[in-house]
Amino acid sequence: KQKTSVAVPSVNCAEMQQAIIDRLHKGLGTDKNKANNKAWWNATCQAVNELVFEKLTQTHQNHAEKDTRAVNYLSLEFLMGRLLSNNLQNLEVFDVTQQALKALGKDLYEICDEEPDMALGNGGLGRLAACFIDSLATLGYPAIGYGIHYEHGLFKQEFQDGRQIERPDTWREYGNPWEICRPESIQFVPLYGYVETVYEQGKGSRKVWHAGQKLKGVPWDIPIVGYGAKTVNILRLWESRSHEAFDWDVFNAGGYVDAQAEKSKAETVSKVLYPNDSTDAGKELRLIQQYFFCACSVKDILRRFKRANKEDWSLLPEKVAIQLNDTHPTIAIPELMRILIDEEGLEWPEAWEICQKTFAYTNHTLLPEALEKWSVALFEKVLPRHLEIIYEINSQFLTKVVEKKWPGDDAKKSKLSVIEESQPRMVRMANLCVITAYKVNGVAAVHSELVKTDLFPEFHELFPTKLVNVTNGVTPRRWLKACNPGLATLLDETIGDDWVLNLDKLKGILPKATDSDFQQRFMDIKKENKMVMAKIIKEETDVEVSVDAIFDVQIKRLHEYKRQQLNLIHILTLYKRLLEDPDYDMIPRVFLFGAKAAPGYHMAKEIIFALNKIADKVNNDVRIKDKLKVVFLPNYRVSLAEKMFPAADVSEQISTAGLEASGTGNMKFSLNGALTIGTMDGANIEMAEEIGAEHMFIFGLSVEEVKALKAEGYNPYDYYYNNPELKSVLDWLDSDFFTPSHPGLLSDIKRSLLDWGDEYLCLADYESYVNAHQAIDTLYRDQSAWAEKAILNAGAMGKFNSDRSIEDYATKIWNLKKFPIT
Ligand code: 26Y
Repeated sequence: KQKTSVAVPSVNCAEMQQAIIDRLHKGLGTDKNKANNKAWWNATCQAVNELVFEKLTQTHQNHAEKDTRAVNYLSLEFLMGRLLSNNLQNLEVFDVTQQALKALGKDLYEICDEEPDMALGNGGLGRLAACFIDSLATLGYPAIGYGIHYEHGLFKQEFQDGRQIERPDTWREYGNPWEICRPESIQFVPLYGYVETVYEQGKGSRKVWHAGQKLKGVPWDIPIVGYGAKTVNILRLWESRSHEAFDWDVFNAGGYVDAQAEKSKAETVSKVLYPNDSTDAGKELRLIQQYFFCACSVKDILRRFKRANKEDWSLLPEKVAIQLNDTHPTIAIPELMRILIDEEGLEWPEAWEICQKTFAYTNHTLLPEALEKWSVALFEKVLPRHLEIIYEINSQFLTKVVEKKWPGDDAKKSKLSVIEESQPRMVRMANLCVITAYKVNGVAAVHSELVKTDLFPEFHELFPTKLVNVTNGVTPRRWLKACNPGLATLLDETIGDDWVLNLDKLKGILPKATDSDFQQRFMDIKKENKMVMAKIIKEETDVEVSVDAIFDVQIKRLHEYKRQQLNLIHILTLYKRLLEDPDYDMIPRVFLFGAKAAPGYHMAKEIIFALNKIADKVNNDVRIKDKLKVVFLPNYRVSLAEKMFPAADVSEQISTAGLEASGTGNMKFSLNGALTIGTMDGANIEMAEEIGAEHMFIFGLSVEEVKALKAEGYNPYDYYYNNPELKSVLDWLDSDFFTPSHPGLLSDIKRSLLDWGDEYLCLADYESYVNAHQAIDTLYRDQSAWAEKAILNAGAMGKFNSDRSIEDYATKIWNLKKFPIT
């Protein structure tokens, strides 16, 4: 076995035992006889912190001393999941800790399971931010993640009679051992009020914003341990509190109760993560959340800059890069303008130049309903000064840039304007981003092309070098080494253990794809992982599944464009075939789902309900002899995902072509040896380039074909009447078969696919999807051929590593240098 490890464990087993026992005693006031697993978990985290904090301070001192250029990653979401096992891995003390706990009569995996997920994000975009900060620290880049310290992360999902019920997530109810409060770095954030123009003799005028309210932002730092633990960066999350000085005025006026109400109003700002991940609701509280954390973060960045560079503002773009994770933190742009002009006294042109050199923006979606817009009236009320600044940016852009390029073209101006002249008038955040940012990136090659050609074609003409691509990636530490120890060990033994830091090394297993011993070991590991999953399925849903069945998995947010409903009608197709012919020859299949629906998204909730009702029927139908099982696992989250990816045989990546910006689950599946059934969409396309499309199950219309079909006029009824099998499964949804004595409960799904136009072209892709599934069945019958493809898939995933994504950002966008910690 080659050992190419990056650092020796900084503690031995005896020391780790002692540290944990110490923390039980001195940190938690208990002992090993009284402690429950939660206390053991807490003590272990504290023991780990003793290793982390030292390196955190060291990193911080190094960065501060050298005043290094750093990237500031602004995101409303960081979907971190659990940190204990990840930190143990990255510190390379996992094995030592496992031994230490074993000697104390405890199982590390059980202890890790005590940790509540840190679910401060909805899905792809939030998880990407988490992978990126892992990679930034691992690669030794100076970086800070900035976000919100939500009291409640993404809701917990329960099912009642098959319907989704949302419950609050209470991840921090009993404290969080990973975070450090930094009261010395609090910030104050103004809101509401009015703007006064003050005229000063000989100096012209300046603007003064008299805020009507002030919030206090309290930072909580989470150390981000890079693999090998040389660099420890931080994730800084802001919690909102009331500003005492403000409360005291009310209090002194005799309003004790009012003061308390004011306090709880201030605290609502960081109370809860908005659970929408595609439909912008335009809510006032959400705008305040965005401004609150951007204002805190920008002030924090400027405080650090000023300490090192006095007031030489022209140096700001050299020292600071600010990456906007989608448009959600766009308000940071007018905020930086406001501070530079109103507070630091810079002239407009200089401030604007600094802003344009500082911000870059990542676009994660083409869906029109996800593009953020705020009503001008709301802006005027909450952020009056920012609205003025936005107007000025817009007016200069329209007159100096657009007018020059397209003289007299009002249609162009109204399309590119930050202000949409609708009723009511709206502020378009994406336009503000594209106008300001020095780089705008999409998240997969096809997506970035569509950003240029379909979303922002005029901006692309105006700024031909601004729009670029950075294909997403995932961290191999969490999504292979930690979640699939069996496969990780096989890799260590086969190609050495440095694949963790250099995922291209995975290529080394490609020659083994046809080696029957290697195939056997690869498939044995898969089976082990399926057994773990089967146990979870039994515990969670009381459904028994066989590990000899194909585990066919779709896990992602529930959205019509992701087409869980297409998967559903395929399941009905198989079910119907089995009922019509009990001897219908198919390899047993277990269809696994995990997905949360936005609480206000009716159709998404209907699809969950339908899948649960179908599951009830299918799983209890003795006629089909266990050839089909359907399981919808409740409360899909990072920690559950870590068990599902390694156990999957088939990965469902079936979005309508052109609509999934990238996808990142697709990469995690393939990395763990699942085969993909997917459309030519998002990163699936680049995966097909790396793996070879012949080793995947590609089906359906391409982006171009989707466009052409829509242009000629798509009619789902054409497919319905031309395919009797499709017609019969859709008609089935109108019956009471799945909802006994309640016919029609599932009819909305049929209606959406027929009467409401099937916006996502499920029926157009149905036949090709069913055929691709047939090919899966055929291949699985030849276990050696299947294993070969699974190995070829995993071996080809080198590119889809978030370290590579970060290197791309560092060179193409941030101009960022690594900084070795001494
Ligand atoms: C405006 C608000 C409602 C909103 C909130 C969250 C809008 C969008 C989102 C989240 C979007 C998101 O998660 N997008 C996903 O980003 C991933 C990382 O780039 C992509 O892989 C994935 O295709 C894309 O859907």
